Amino acid sequence: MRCCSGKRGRQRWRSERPTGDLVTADLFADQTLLEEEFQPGAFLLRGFVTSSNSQLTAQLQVILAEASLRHMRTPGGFLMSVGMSNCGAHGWVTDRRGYRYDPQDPESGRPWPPMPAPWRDLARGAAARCGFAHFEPDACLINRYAPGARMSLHQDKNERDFTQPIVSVSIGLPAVFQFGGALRSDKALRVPLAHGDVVVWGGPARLRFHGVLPLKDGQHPVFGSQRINLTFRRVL
Ligand code: MD3
Ligand code: FE
Repeated sequence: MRCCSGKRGRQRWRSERPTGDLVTADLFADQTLLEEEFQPGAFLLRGFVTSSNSQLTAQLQVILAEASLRHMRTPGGFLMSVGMSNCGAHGWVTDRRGYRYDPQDPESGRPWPPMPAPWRDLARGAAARCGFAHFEPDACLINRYAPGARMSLHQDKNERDFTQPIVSVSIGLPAVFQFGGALRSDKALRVPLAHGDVVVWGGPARLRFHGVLPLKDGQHPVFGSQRINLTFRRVL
């Protein structure tokens, strides 16, 4: 993807789909891909997901049957409102001992389910599109928001190499994402994220505070009353 040179990231452009091997199925056939670098290093790819809803549902079902969604406890002792699971070599976990990545699901003692190849390819393709070549995610956090669930402002810094981007994929109900600054107290920009949107966060955006406002009630025609976010990271 071309970088919008300066000008506070307002330029937008439509583009062809990046490769011919992606299949437009029952999901986004009517949606034009719209790309925007809305802040330095933060790229929004609207409608970038091209797997069908049935493929996504089946892949999620396989993973969540093996490693079910759970509400983890923060080091401060609060239960998170977001239900979480993981796939890939490393899974993000939190409990009274702190935030960290674990190669095993603490609930089962088994490794996390493998990351589906189409998910890895999607994340890699989105990163490449935004100038991050050779992104090889080794972790995918699955966040499930029911109405009212939220994620307060935080930084993602349990990863080793901050030159690697993070790729996030939104599924189901829309949400309002908060994109803050280098300090928690910095004013946050509100970015609405809808089903099929992919965001790539790298470079100067990588360590910015971010969060998700409480999910508004609603019904997505396929995913029902929930939002699922897939967050792809390179941990080691
Ligand atoms: C911006 N999840 O799990 S992913 C998280 O929608 C998390 O579930 C959110 O933040 C969600 O840690 C948003 C988007 C995201 C991830 C990492 C970032 C945005 C980011 C790192 C820097 C800046
Ligand atoms: Fe985060």
